[in-house]
Amino acid sequence: MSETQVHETKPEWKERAWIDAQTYEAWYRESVEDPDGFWGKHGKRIDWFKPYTKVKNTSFEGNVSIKWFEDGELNVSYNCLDRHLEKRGDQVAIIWEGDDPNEDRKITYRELHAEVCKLANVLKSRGVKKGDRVTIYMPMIPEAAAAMLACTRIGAIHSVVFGGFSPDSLAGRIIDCQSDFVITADQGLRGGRTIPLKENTDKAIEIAEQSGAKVRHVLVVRRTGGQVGWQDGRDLWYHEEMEKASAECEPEHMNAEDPLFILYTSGSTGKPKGVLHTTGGYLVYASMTHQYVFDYHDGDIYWCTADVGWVTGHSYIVYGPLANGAITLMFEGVPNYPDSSRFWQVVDKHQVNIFYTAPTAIRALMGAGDEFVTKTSRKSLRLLGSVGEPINPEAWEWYYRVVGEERCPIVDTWWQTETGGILITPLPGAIPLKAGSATKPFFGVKPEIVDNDGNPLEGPCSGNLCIIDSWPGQMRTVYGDHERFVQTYFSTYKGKYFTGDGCRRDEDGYYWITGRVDDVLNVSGHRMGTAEIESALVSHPKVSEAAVVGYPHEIKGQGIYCYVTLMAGVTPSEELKKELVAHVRKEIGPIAAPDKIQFAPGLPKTRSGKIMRRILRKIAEDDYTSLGDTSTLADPSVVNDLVENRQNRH
Ligand code: 6R9
Repeated sequence: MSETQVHETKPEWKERAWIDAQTYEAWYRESVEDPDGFWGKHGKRIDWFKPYTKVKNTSFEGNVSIKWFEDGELNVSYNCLDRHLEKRGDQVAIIWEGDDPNEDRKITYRELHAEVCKLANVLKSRGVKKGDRVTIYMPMIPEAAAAMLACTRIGAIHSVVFGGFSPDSLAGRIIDCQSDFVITADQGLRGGRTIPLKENTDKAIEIAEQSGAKVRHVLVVRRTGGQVGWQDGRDLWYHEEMEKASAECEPEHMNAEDPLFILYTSGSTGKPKGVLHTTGGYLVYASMTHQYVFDYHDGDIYWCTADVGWVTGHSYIVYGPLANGAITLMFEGVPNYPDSSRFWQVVDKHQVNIFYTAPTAIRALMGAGDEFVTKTSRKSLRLLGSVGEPINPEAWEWYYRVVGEERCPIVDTWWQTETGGILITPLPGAIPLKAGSATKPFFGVKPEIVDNDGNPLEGPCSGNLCIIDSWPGQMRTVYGDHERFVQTYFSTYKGKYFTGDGCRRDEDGYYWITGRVDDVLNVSGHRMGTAEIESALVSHPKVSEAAVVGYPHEIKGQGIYCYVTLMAGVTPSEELKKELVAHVRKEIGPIAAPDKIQFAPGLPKTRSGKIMRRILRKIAEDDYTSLGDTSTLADPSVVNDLVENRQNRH
């Protein structure tokens, strides 16, 4: 017996779905028993210039080596554009909805193809070659997708940096992958406010060049027409360059294992890691999951609300949908601008059938009140999706009842930047739903829950989530640091990919992700390392030490709680707290702004100097009853001080 209500698969979901329960069972079995046979067949869903003869060649042992379809050759932009031209050249590829509700655009496959070819020629004419790293720092406009695809056309490796990141964060990423070409816009526009992307880029380049980096060109899309600084010779206007470019560009023949993109993501220690994805396996996996998880059929209008700066935007706004010839909606704005009806107004305006968003948005909209939803029609909606963090059953039920009117299945999709695509998820015609559970593994995915010593657990259990065999969309390495890749993902539990997530499996074999078990925060679905925020804090001249933990936050899922020890002689004040918040925003970006700061004369440390975050987490949660064993602390009295300070604040 399970404690939650099961939402059985409705006949109408089953009827139109690609995959029913029997097919799921049969395909899943084949996929794990005979991965070569299974993926050998499904790899053909995309077009290959040179067919592969080998399928899977992977090992999680020793130096860890992951290769899929290794002798095949293909091009991603060819698969996302050229191969659709005959059948659907005049079909819309991207529906763009601006921040301003009166602004939108529709771009057909033929138009997008021409744009991408021209841009690819611009990049070539400015010296970008196969294997070069191109940084994309863009707002949510179609040119961002075109920029990604143009890189893939000529075999350049893109590194998309979220437009909300600060100049410092952008600089770090430019330096790490030695990128000498940046594509950006004059300004971004979100929720009625402008974001100074070009200005940030200028600052970032200045910082990067102090570390010896050299950026040759900055290609700038004119989005708002706002004033920008200009460096002749280096800076180029997108529209001017495009005018001169030819719309014919042969796609580069890429090996399946040639790098496709780098995407930086936070881990528990050190600087963000450059997650590297390669060409063939990634595209097979992104397109296949997009089709079956969202049950995408020809002509469906599909909207994923993520930003292209995150992996969800890569796999499920751009690559998965376009490889499938889908109509993908790209939204520049935010859920509550001009008001909290915006998502549903966009759904009605463009007759969206499939809608994919994050729990943090669902919770915020739930808090705004049902009338913002119920005053819209939403009749076009057929399927709802969730991604980015655990969705609490209350928000799930609200999404199901109020938004979807019990007509739409919800796919709660668990995956990571590292996994390239969805790993654990319901398939809408095959798997009965439980509110809050990501349910079952996708084809080819072998989850295992292990205890803290790495022993596999059987049946209903709770522990650490590992994946014990490779799937085609898996990251191949950390860019420039394979050792760190092996260390981060395959050393905690030898020979297994460790996800960093805690997980429970119930009596029906359903998986329930319980959140990160490492020092990674998930704030509004954005991943951040506590170490990154701590290092931003200690870079302030008045701070001597800092420890950052997450605490439960109603809307954001997790909030950022900072314990800060000040330099001797510095007086704590509310003003200083504000200054520190502003400092972290500047160093990392607004998404990392601390929610709470507590000044702490001392931090709880073990005798070896390790901060005991377990204790700090409890105090941040206002839970003082189970602080556990504090006897191993160098100075146990620190804990009493912290608790007293915390309580005095209320
Ligand atoms: C795709 C993406 C990955 C982390 C992951 C986990 C959390 C994502 C989830 C989920 C519970 C879901 N996460 N989806 N937790 N249920 N459906 O978000 O990638 O930014 O790398 O974050 O997000 O903790 O480990 P990324």
